[in-house]
Amino acid sequence: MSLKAVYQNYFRMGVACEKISERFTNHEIGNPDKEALMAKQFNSMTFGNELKPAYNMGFNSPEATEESLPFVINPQAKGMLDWAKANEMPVRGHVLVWHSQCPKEVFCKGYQPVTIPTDPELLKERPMLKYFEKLDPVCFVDRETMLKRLRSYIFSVMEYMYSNDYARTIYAWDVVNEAIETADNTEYGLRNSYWYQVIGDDFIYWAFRFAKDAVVETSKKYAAQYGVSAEDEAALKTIQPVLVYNDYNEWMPDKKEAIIGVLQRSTEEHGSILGEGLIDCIGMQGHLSDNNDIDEYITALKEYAALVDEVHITELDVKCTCLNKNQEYYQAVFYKKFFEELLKAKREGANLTSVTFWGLTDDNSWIRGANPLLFRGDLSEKRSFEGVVYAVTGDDLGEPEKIEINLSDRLYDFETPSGADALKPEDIGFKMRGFGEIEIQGRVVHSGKAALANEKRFGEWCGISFDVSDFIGQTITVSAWVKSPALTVNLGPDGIPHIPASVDTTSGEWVFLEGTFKIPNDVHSMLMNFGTTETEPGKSSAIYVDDVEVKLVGLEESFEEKTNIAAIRGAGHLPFCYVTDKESVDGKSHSYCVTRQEKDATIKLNISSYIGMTVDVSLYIKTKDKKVTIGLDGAVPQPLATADTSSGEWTKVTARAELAKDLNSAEIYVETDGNAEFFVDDVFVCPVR
Ligand SMILES: [Ca+2]
Ligand SMILES: [Ca+2]
Repeated sequence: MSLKAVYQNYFRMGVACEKISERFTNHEIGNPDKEALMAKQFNSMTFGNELKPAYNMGFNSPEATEESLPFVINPQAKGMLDWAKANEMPVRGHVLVWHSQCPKEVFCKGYQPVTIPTDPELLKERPMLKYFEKLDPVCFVDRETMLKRLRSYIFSVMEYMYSNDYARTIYAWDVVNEAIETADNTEYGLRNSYWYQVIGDDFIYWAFRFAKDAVVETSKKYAAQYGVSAEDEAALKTIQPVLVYNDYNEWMPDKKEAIIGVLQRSTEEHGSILGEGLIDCIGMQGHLSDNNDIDEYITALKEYAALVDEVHITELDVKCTCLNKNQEYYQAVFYKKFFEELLKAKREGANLTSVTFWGLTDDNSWIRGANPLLFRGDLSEKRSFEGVVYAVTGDDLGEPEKIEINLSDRLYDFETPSGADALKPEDIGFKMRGFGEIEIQGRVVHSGKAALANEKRFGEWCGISFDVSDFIGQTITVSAWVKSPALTVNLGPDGIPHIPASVDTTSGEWVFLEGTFKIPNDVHSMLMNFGTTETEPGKSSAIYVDDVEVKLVGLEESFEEKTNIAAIRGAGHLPFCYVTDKESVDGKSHSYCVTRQEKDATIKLNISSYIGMTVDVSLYIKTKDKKVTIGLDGAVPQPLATADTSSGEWTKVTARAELAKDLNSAEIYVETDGNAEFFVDDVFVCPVR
């Protein structure tokens, strides 16, 4: 099965790759097996690094002058272009203008950078900071000189490509990459990059102006070499790359608005990028997670498609958020759904012409641990590959594997049981978040002989993670003893908006940290993270953790999330059930509404995670009927409690249920004595201890 064959009627399927070098032997070009896989599966390639400014801006070449910055192709890029040409593999050129991986020198008078020095004490602690030193604006060239350098670089790129017979190989150029960053608080939402600081807020316009001029001029100049008439606009198009603005988080409403604003913006000096026809395509990078909102992504894609001739997805990868054995399954489900939606958008008129995966194999991805791609390191196909193919063929990915969950309380004291091998963090579900080191050690302990240490962290967000996936959909209390020279140690669930639990650690002693968290029910897995708030920027203190406890509080269902525990129950005319914002008991916004024609048409609430336990159940109901009964559903339903609802106000019903160990599922049903509409909210289930 080949992706490019399956998708041949829709869009190009592309892959990012790099050339093998002495340092990086795991790359693609130069490895015959990987080259063969690429040639079989894809009909577009992007060079992961080799065409970036860092490797090709010839500021130190003999041809460079104060006003002229030549393109000096690096041998790796040249090798890849030759491979692409020989294998008839179309290339997306990446990238002409980017704030990152761009030599600092090119912004400086005489190409001589002057940086603002880092505090020498801090540098001793973290020598890497030397590489992040900012330029001192005293060394910047003026706007006019920088514009001349930019123009000469872009013209030099095109001159090289056309004169060396690559014009039919490169079909697109990312002209400007990642120029929008609303968090930088500049006017128009532009990233506060050196490009912005030196040229000003219209550097994107000028990059596109120069790129368009360079493509038009150079394609005419070399038209004959490609057997094309310089007078024939349509024929010229076949040797002209499409010009692209490329960015990430491009589907998020704030960023989308800023991108569109910049493309539409004209000044006294010139028209807009869109108005002057300087841009052909918007590149949506597509660095996603398998729980992202696909609808929001497609909405953005359609909006971009309405502005320009084409849309590309340029850097697609999908991080796994699931930690258990269903990891590949849920990723495949996302990929399938995502491509189904892309195909639907295409049928509805959005001119998506190219989709590129940001890497070939998981082991060489820029986000290695998240396994975001379609192939494993041994080049075998993952379920995600099936997902992408099945989006076209309509095949089914089947069901996830059943996962046993354990809701019992747990204590991690980090002690190695006597006679056992030394305990490692990963043995008990603990791991590093971000960069740093974690180990179980005996130097700094709260109890017993061992505790967890997290040292050499790389930032406040780096820290300790541990798995609480058993508690998806549940509310839990998590506590720990912590010690750190930081201002505070913080604790909270991963990736969801929340206020973390926090404790002041400035005493330097062991202190107790505790928080209660609702783990959402629409995730595949969940980590809890420890991090810090530091006394000054750039510091990353060690964290010591001992006696971590996780206790189940119960299941809270307030119908505020995307999925919930309610399902339809009954025979005959089924009820019409939906989450509504008409009513809510808890001052939030939603409850669950049931409208029906018959008394028997009603709902049940899934509490199967409590099988084998005795639980107290409570819920609120609002109805014009007189009485409500809740009970345990089954072949023979067991009523548990009845309450009077005649007030027409929210009424609380409570009951105790024993859920036998051998049940396959456990559901609480809700009935009333009539067939009036009713609302349910704030269901709470907790085990009887
Ligand atoms: Ca201990
Ligand atoms: Ca609610």
